[in-house]
Amino acid sequence: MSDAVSRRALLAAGAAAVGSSMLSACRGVLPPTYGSLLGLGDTMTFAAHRLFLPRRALAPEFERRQITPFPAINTVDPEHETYRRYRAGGFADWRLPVTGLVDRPLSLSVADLKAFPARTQVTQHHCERGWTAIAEWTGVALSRVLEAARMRPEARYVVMHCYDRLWDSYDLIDALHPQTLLAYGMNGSDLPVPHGGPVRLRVERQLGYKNLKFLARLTVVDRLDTVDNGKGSLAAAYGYSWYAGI
Ligand SMILES: Nc1nc2c(c(=O)[nH]1)N[C@H]1C(S)=C(S)[C@@H](COP(=O)(O)O)O[C@H]1N2
Ligand SMILES: [Mo]
Repeated sequence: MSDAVSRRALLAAGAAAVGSSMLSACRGVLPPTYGSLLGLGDTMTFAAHRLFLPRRALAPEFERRQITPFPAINTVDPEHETYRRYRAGGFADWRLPVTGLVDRPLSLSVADLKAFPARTQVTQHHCERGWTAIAEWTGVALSRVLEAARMRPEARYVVMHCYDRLWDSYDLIDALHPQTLLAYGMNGSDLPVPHGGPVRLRVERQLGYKNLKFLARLTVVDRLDTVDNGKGSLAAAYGYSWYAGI
């Protein structure tokens, strides 16, 4: 029995050592929630994904015939005055400012985004509330836009704000991932307003709530603790993980 106890103690010590060495190996890539116990799950998932998953591993893609009904949830039509005005004009005046740690700040219309090489992908959305749905998304890879803006070497995160006041942020592994899109098309049509038109984010390796709709502006930063609530997103202030990797 004492053998079993000491074996258990040894296993526990081993697990703790693996845990702490994993965490120390991850210093510098910790998510902004790392400082609290509540952020522990977030930290472990983030660390494990960043350490063990290939950076450019693709989320599964599907056939067009597998497209399913896609419920538009939460905000379906932001009340923001500027957004309303853009919407009334068919989004001809909508612009997406790209600023912060870039040498060439941009202000992009939908037509400007469509002038970049396009990518189309059929992917499965995973809402944190349990439902999933498959849709076809067309847009420009965020990496192309960041390249056009000449992102500076000190850049570490991209912060995005929406017209319904939701905001979030992404590290460069997700921002530069080939399936991370500024999407202006869905299932072969312009992106419908309830789904975030004119332009939403697709970040295929994270849960639903990280896929921001109604994009208003993008800012490149080197740290998140000085941005707004310091937690990297509005959702994080309500207890959601900043990193929602799947
Ligand atoms: N701006 C904004 N983006 C958002 C949301 C929102 O309420 N506002 N909801 C999120 C959640 S929780 C999900 S599951 C998806 C839903 O996308 P859909 O409305 O196109 O189905 O959008 C995400 N992006
Ligand atoms: Mo969601």
